[in-house]
Amino acid sequence: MSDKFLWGGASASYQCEGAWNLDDKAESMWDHYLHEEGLENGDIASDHYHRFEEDIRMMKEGGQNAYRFSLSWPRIIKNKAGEINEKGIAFYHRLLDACHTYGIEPFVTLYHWDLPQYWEDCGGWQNEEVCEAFETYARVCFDNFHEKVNHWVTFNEPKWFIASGYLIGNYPPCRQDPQAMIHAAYHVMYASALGVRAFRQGKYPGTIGIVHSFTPVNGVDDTVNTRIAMRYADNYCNNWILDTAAKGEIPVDLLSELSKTYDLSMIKPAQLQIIKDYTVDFLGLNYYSRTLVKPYTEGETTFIVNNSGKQGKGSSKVIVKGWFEQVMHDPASTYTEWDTEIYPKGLKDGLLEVKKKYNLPVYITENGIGMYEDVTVKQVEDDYRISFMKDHLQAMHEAMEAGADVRGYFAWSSFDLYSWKNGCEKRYGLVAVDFENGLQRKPKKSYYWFKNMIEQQKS
Ligand code: BGP
Repeated sequence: MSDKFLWGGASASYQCEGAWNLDDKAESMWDHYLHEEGLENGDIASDHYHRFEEDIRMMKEGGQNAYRFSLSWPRIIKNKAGEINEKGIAFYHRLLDACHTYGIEPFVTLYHWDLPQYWEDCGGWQNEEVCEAFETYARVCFDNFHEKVNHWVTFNEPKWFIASGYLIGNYPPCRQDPQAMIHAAYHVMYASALGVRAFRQGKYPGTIGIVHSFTPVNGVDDTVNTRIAMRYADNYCNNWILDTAAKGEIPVDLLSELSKTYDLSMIKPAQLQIIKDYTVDFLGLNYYSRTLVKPYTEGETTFIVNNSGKQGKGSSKVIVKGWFEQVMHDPASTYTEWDTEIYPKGLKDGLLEVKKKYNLPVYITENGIGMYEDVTVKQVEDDYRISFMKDHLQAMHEAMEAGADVRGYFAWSSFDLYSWKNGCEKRYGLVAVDFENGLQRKPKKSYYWFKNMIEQQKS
């Protein structure tokens, strides 16, 4: 394993920073939505805003050499006019300086879902103006932080936040409107290309990529109908992000299928040229599970996800009418309380598929397991997390031996944080955060296991 291989954990601004209205930060769409609905929110979260130094020191002490985190757009840009918040810039300088002090390589995402509410009020990702605003914001970040950052990411998981926001309706802006989803999805991919263009035009050092919620598609059998369903599912789950960002091409069969039902007039030739010209240097893959599909049989398009944390109770269901149905339960597999299948083999298969299709360097930018945990004990004995990571790292190593160009692995998450609609109960961290008792940090058993594992890779 090369010395340059990045080993670390990941977080996201809204999920960990807290300080939601401090130091002139503007409101994000998540602040707005969760406050309006009176739901558990990230107002304080892990209070990383005040405790980042301790968190980064613990990464160093845990043998890690990298940290993936995101910048908060509403902390950096105050309003639609693009006024820069110098206090926000200063905060990220402090955070980046702490990374460098402790020898931790920062891996920086520009957008991890916290759109400024002032842009959501103007139509959010439905509005082409937001793409240009993203480009401006990206340039502000490159200009201010280029001396301290070598790895940039435009967007975290377009598929997940767009499908959740515009189809499933469980994330802001809580729509269930396929036409709006298509519109927003296209704009995000265009905005990503604009971010890459700003990066190339400014000749900033380092590399830039995109992070995808990667879910390799498997079929229940090898019949023609299942293979057709798999292609539909792959277009829905993966190809519209990966093909577009890596090859500069939106899948043609996806576009022709969508054009039968939906208005695609927002797609403009000049924008397609920008998408074609400004592809990414690397792919970040967040791997949690695969997608198992069968041919569509009946029923309306349905998306139900389990945010309940009670296995089977959320009765997760995904049907895309005329395209495919997702098989939610494979008796041969085990599942978490949130109905996520544990399937390490998908990581190996997926890495090899990505190698074949895109031939770009890859980072595993998230991988982990969400569990209920009692963090009042002396040490959380999270053997299930250790075994989850072990199996996935084994899959990663096997893929690398077979030729996959993997350059880093980030556990989700560095420390416990706010898990969107699942609240703080669903914990992923290598370090426990006691949200009820002064936000005290305590390494879990997995933190020490991860440290030893990294050590062994070096020898
Ligand atoms: C990814 C996101 C993260 C994180 C993780 C776990 O989709 O990039 O932000 O939350 O998944 O998901 P959840 O917190 O919903 O369990």
